[in-house]
Amino acid sequence: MDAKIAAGTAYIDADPYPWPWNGNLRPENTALIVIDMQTDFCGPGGYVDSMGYDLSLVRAPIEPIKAVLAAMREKGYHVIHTREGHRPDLSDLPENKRWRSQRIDAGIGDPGPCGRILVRGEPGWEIIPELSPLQGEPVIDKPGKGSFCATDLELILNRRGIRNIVLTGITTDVCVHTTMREANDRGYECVLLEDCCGATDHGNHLAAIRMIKMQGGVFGAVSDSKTFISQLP
Ligand code: C5J
Repeated sequence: MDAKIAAGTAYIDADPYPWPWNGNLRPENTALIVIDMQTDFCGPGGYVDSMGYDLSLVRAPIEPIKAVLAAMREKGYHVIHTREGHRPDLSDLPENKRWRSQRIDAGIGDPGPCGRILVRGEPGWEIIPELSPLQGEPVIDKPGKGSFCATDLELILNRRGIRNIVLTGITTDVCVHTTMREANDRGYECVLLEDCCGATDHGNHLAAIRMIKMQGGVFGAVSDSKTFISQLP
């Protein structure tokens, strides 16, 4: 790394630039966001399983996320979790979202092996026990793919003075990417840890990673759990 790094700054090796852009990386201004690590997205009998996708792809990030969570908790960084899901009366479920899911026999709101699919309060909607939130860690309930749409995430980030966001979770190409794009447009400085994310299709995971790195880091930067943990101040 550059020998002329200013005193008091810290960077994580990332692609396409050392992250964060200004070296202002501290527990006070940086949050880990763990996106949608729910049974519906990575557990047997959940939504992704009902759609017939390979669960190993969406379960691969569990251990790397666990390691990053432990490191960031120990150093006092902010930790925030999200859950995708709908009200039991489905009043926040767009008709077309439901229709599309029903077409492929995984109807959101319909009964499944883990309760009603993607409905708040059902077993499938819960965050998996391996990555359970701790007391005091905000959990953002979102009806859509992005974590900023129809939620209080931005208010919580601003209230806490958070400027840097570390993105993990599933799926890379859908909820993680949408959240990264939303955060980037709001001026947050984002890094995605690639082994802490997974998609229902590995090609889509790789493509999503590649998209971030275009144009000098169009949505932020990409690193991995081992690099991140070893360099985290
Ligand atoms: C999807 C998500 N893939 N958490 N949700 O529908 O990425």
